[in-house]
Amino acid sequence: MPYPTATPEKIQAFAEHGFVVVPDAVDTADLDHLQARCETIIEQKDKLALDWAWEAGTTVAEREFAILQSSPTLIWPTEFRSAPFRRWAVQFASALMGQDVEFWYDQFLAKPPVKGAKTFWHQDEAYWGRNLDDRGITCWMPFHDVSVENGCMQFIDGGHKDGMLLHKRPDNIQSDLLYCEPDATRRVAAPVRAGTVTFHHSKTPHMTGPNTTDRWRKVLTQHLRIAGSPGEGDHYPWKVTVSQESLSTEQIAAALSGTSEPGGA
Ligand SMILES: O=C(O)CCC(=O)C(=O)O
Repeated sequence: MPYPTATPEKIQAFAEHGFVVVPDAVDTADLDHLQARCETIIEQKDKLALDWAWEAGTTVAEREFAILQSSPTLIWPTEFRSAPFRRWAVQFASALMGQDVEFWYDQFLAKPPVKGAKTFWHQDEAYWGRNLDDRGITCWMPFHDVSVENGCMQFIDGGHKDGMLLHKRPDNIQSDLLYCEPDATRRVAAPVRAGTVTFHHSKTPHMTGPNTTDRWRKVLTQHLRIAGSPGEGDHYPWKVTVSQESLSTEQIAAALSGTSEPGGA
């Protein structure tokens, strides 16, 4: 049955390991509209997405979208607010964190066939700053079966208890992408089928490998925070903000004219 309740075992596993896998969590039929919107993002990626692995030395026009990064809820703000997968993720994450959490923002993260780049080891708090210290949790929801070969989640077991790790910027990347170097002997890969999701704590180091297959790897991350938390801020020294001249409100509105819902972005 989809949309399960968090059992005491799951809550305990999250506290101990910093992540959990929830099999058959989501009714995949509930993802149809989201997936259609995400296809639009891929088709109009120059206007509606960033390249999270934008290679150094290339112009905005030359981006490969080696990790396509966008936000369906930013573009279509009213469409997914009460989607079953959203309401369930908030409830389940609240149980895991032992406190009420609220939806913060989502990201469509897609890796193109063969060229899809690795998402380096990182902790989400490295991007968010100390404002979110132990206050964040992410629900990672693939649109199809995922394996190590196409970029399933990999976690550092218990890594949320190790404090913040030093993060750096990769030399060959000019986006805001960061990496850290956790103890990879504690790596746990989570290949899962469509409908299954993972949750991880905002201090859990995690990564996904390159997409070596001949099909896009597509997922939605839902970032949630303890209700009432501030937004990102009190940043670590490695944090940078990089403009790719896309995803401005004006460009989104122009790109969507004729396709956005009334009152949408
Ligand atoms: O899917 C990916 O490539 C990375 C996702 C991620 O880092 C996250 O959901 O926090």
